[in-house]
Formats: sequence, structure tokens, C-alpha cells
Amino acid sequence: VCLLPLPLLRCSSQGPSLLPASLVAIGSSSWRRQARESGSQLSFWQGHSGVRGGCVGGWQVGAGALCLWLTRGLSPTAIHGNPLTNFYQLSLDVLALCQLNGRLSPANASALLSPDHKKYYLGGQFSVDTAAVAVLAQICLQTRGQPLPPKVHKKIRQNVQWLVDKILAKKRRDGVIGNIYSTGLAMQALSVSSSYLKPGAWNCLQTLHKVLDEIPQGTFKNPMAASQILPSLENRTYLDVSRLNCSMDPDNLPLSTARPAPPTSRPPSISVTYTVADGVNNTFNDSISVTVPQGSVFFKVMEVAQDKDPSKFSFTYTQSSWGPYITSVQGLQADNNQRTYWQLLSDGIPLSQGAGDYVVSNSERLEVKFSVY
Ligand code: B12
Repeated sequence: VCLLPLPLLRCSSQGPSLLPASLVAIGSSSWRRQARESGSQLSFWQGHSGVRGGCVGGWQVGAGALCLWLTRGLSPTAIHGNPLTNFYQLSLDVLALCQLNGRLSPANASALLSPDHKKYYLGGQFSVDTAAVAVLAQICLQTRGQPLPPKVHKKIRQNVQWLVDKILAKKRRDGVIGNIYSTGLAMQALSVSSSYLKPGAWNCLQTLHKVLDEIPQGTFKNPMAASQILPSLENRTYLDVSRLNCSMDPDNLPLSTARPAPPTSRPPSISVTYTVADGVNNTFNDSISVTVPQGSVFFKVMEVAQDKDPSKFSFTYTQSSWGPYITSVQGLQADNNQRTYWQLLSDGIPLSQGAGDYVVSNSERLEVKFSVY
């Protein structure tokens, strides 16, 4: 993440800026080290997803399938016979190509990102994250300098209005939009689409205060979570990426290098109930009581259960940018083509963190459930 000179927040004119202290808090040295290692979301969509260069000079680079679709109007599901992964990724790709001035057809891009239940809902829930990136991508198309044909301009306006209204409908009383991890992307989307907002429709400062309150509680300790929240705290959005000059970043934030002291005594143990269930075909539903040290994460519970009874609790995972992503339990594999995944729940409620981050509590009823999204 390119840390620029301290920001004036887009919504800071409505109140005092609380930013410097909190930025220092979020930018602890360990976080910055991890963020560099894992790659920030900002650099990720230019580099990691392989779209650097985009459709410029053909479609030979990384996002070839998307470029082909955008430039020739193929169906996104027809490529290699498989559906492309999800609309969050397609929106990121459109955004990257637009930012890099790649050759892409705004008409096809706006058709691709048009309102549709299948595109913007995951497991029956409206995905604020996906909608926010789709807004950023389409505002980029609208503002990148080349005049759009009136029909395309109108289509994009309609798309963005629908998305903005849906995002606003997910605004909670405490200022969070969707959940705390979609709030940063939603802030970016709403801040670039002010002409689509009715006066008073969004209290930016309230949302900002909520985010700032969460930082000291460690909510954004995960480097991806930090990288997604940071642009809004810096008065930036992903639309600014091509204008950033990272070599001008003095990289001189006063960061603490102190590491937490190792515990002197062993933490007390806690017990949780852990269930693995096939919620799609109902072929199994197995529970076990597991004891772990206080402060353990969900993943630790899964490991202990696997050691105790591998025939029922064996699992596999892949390392993703957000941490370990659970891919199979008891040999039953999640499959993107079937839209199946292993959902994490606590007391029947889906978690908003992954197995590597979620800290479990005594007596909690944890579950990993095979589900459709
Ligand atoms: C699409 C998506 C999904 C899809 C992924 C499958 C697919 N093919 O599309 C589904 C619906 C299955 C899913 C599941 C989950 N997700 Co999800 N997901 C997203 C979303 C909208 C986009 C991810 C993406 O495509 N990124 C772009 C690609 C290029 O990057 P990538 O790193 O290669 O993406 C892969 C991984 O991110 C992985 N993945 C997706 N979600 C999660 C969550 C965790 C914790 C991990 C480790 C990996 C992971 O699948 C992606 C596609 O292959 C993000 C939104 C966001 N703001 O990032 C949320 C998001 C990452 N997911 C989130 C969560 C919480 C989950 C679940 C833990 C929910 C649950 N209660 O079960 C599960 C994961 C459980 C597990 N098995 O380990 C949170 C993570 C927050 C956090 N602090 O950890 C996010 C930020 C949404 C949110 N605002 O709450 N997710």
C-alpha cells in the first residue's frame, strides 16, 4: 500500500479528523510487513490477477478470456465451457482494464455488470463487496475521457443507480454497510458516486467513525482487510491508483516495532462443540467436543478435531490472500462450478471471518457446513 501524505477525508469537512492516530494504529509494523508479503488489494489487481497490460495490443495477457469477451462480445460462461469465477473478480478486471486504458468495449462491460440476482447475490445475500467494485468499475468507464454513446451512457447510469441503491439498503444503524469488511469498499463506491445519492442518504462521517472505532480492536488485523479499508482512510479510491506515484512515498510513518511479549503462563483451556455437516445432500452430520487454549482460532479447533477422529473431521484447505480457505471436509470437495463451499458458522450464524482469524469462545457451537452460494 502506498502510504501518501496524511489525508483530508472526503467526509472530514463535516467534522474533526481522527485520522493520524488511527492510521498509525492500523499501520503497525507487523501489519505492514504482512501487507507487503501478501500484496495489497491495490497492487493485486494490477499484478497478481495478471491484468497488467490488459487488452492493450490484443488479449495475450492474463485476463485474455475477459478481454476477448469484452472486445468481441462473447458470453462469459462460454469461455472454456466453464463459468468465470464470480462477479467480484469480473468487476475488478473491468476496473483494472479501464484504469490501464486497455482496449475494452464499454457496451459489453456495462452489459456484463447489469443488475441481475445471480451476479450480485452470494448464498442468497446481496454482496456489497461485489456491488461496490462494480460501481467503481463503471464510474471509471464513465469518467475515463472518451465520450460514451448515449445508449451506453444511459445503461451505465441505470446500472450504477441500481447498485448504489442496493448498497445503501445494506446500511446499518451504526454506519456499517453490509458488514464491517465490505464497509471500506462501499465507502469507496459511495464517495465516487455522489451524484447518485439523494441529500442525506449516507452519513459518511458516521461510517468513518465506526471504522475508526474498530481499528484498535484488531478488526482489520488481516492484511487483506487492512488493504481494503485503507484507501477510504486515505481519502483515496481504487480510481486513484493510476495517478499514484509510489516512489514519492516517504514511507516514514512512526511505526511501533514492539512485539507482544510471549505469555509467561499457559492460557486456560476452553471447550467448544464442533460439527461438520453436509447441508446439501445430508449425507453426514458429526459433532465432537474439543478443548483448546483460550485465544485459539477456529482453524485450531478443526486441527484438534482432525487429530482426535480423522475419519470424521479430516479437512483440506488452500492458502488464499485472506488466509486458509477450507476446501474439503470428510473428503467432500467444494466446487466453484457447482457453487458449493464450506460455510463457517457459530451458533447457527455465518461468520464474517475465516477459520484462520476467528477467535473462538468457551461453550461456542461451531459448525462447518457444506452449502450452496
Ligand atoms: C466471492 C467470495 C466468496 C465465494 C468464494 C468462491 C468463489 N469462487 O467465488 C464464497 C461465497 C464461497 C465465499 C465464502 C466465504 N467467504 Co467470502 N468473499 C467473496 C468475495 C465477495 C470476493 C472474493 C474474490 O473473488 N476476490 C478476488 C480474487 C481474485 O482474490 P482471491 O483471494 O483469489 O479470492 C479467493 C479467496 O478470497 C477465496 N475466499 C472467498 N472468501 C473467502 C473468505 C476467507 C476467510 C478466505 C480465507 C478465503 C476466501 O475465494 C476467492 C475466489 O476463489 C470477498 C469480498 C472481498 N471484499 O474480498 C468475500 C470475503 C473475502 N469472504 C468473506 C467470508 C467471511 C467468507 C466465509 C468465511 C463466509 C462463511 N461464514 O463461511 C467463506 C469462506 C469459508 C471457507 N471455506 O474457508 C469475507 C472475509 C472477511 C474476513 N475478515 O475474513 C469477505 C471480505 C466478505 C465480507 N465482506 O464479509 N466467499
